[in-house]
Amino acid sequence: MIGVDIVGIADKLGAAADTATAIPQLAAETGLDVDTAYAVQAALLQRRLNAGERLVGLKMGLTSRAKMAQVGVDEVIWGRLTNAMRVPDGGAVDPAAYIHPRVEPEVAFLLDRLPEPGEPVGDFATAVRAVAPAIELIDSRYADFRFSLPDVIADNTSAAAFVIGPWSPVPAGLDNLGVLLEVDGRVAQVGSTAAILGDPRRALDEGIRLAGRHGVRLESGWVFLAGAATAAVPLRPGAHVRAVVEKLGTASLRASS
Ligand code: OOG
Ligand code: MG
Repeated sequence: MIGVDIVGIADKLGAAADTATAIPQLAAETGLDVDTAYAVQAALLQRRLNAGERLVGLKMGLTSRAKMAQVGVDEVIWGRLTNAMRVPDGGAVDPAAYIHPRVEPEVAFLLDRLPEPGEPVGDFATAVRAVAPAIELIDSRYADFRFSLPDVIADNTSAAAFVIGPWSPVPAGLDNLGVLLEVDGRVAQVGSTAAILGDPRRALDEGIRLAGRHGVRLESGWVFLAGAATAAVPLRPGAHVRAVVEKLGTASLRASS
């Protein structure tokens, strides 16, 4: 789109993340459309690469009705993950480093041999080496966690941090596993992997297709987050968070107080 200051917008979003300070929504004012928003997202990644971070994977967003309803946007989106966003399983994050952090239960894939761009994933167990329970910490850089579709895409789909639990070999079925999000030992959200596009394996097809439209090819060794199965919950100081996925186990995270 002519006349949109892609790098300028990326700098505003990057500074909002760096300083944990919310900014007003910007898509309506700057005339951002979806394609330009992905260009802003690429510029945000470049900012991180310039700071020495590495691209380690891709995340899907709004692959479940629960998430779409929570944020009022009903299109599947994708964003980029870097090594600096990864928190070890059981590790701690400082909630004060974020604006209004929320956590959500996810299923992660460790990518292996992917099809050529434009080709569907034939054999899932060839494309994916292992699967794991995961937690995503999302933090919209926009005030009140409110945004339009181009806003959230430009903001790297609210990506902030993620935890991957133990990897397991790909099980026979992934389409109807129970999912729990626990905070301080209490169940905060209940769901099923069926909420993720009917089957989280479909999220990989969507990721390959949607990222491919913007010239991004998924790579062997990347982490892939299929999207939350339930709505996200606010991360409070001192909270202990666990995501439990049936057959896959648990990922956990602590918030310092
Ligand atoms: C957008 C990111 C959505 C998911 O798993 O659906 C997402 C947001 O909710 O702020 O990561
Ligand atoms: Mg997510």
